[in-house]
Amino acid sequence: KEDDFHWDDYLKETGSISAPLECFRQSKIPPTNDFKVGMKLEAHDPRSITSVCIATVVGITGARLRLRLDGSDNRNDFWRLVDSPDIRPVGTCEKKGDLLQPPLGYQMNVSSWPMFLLRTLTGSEMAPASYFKAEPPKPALNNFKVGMKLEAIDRKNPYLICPATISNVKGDDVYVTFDGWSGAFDYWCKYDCRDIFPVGWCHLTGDVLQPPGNQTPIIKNTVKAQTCSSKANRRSMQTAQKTAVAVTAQQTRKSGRSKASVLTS
Ligand code: MLY
Repeated sequence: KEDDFHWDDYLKETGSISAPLECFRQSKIPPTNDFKVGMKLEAHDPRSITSVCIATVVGITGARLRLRLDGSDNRNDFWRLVDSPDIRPVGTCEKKGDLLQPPLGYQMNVSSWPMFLLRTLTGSEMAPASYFKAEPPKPALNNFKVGMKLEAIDRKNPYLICPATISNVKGDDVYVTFDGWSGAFDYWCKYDCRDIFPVGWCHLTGDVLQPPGNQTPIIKNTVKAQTCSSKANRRSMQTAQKTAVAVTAQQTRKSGRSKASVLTS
């Protein structure tokens, strides 16, 4: 398709550089997503972070899971990376001597919770411990610079990952703005936030990268500096991509199926 979005062209067109991999708290090669729809796990309730609940995988998208808390409604789905510390295998809570909690907005009477829990877990498929990946280490410093491009989760539409720009840097915080959109979706976050990814991330995970919006014109960056770091960055991205392609091919051969990249429900 003619209007397909390609980072290479877009970086040239905008005269910009992508933020180097080292800036992000993400693994250099995205973690493999082995989860299947229907599997259960333990997750922190996003609306009540001290609670650990049972969640069901209701969709797979790139290196992320679409999750729904058992006993909650279908309007509060949330997305987590397979290497998020917010998720873990069923049984982790019990091992620690903690109790699984009903989600905020549990639809039935609380007194029914123990029985509900028993029923929801009985005969269900639990995600194996090996599917949960370790969270990558936090980069020591905030290395983001204004103007660098990246891929970022639209927090108002968290299933979307979009082309974005670092538009401000203050201490450990960065301001993420969405290319082609007029500001309503922009946000401040920590440099080690898990919602931001290097250029090429979606391509590697098989996720869908949204094209830039068309509310604002493409901004041409006229600053000539940093062309060599741009080259170095492109090279490291290509290396990572080659490695990931090799890894994926290997896994496909082993398991006889291609990597999960389908968006369900
Ligand atoms: N249709 C919605 C979605 C906007 C998404 C913007 N993101 C990609 C930055 C709206 O226009 O509000």
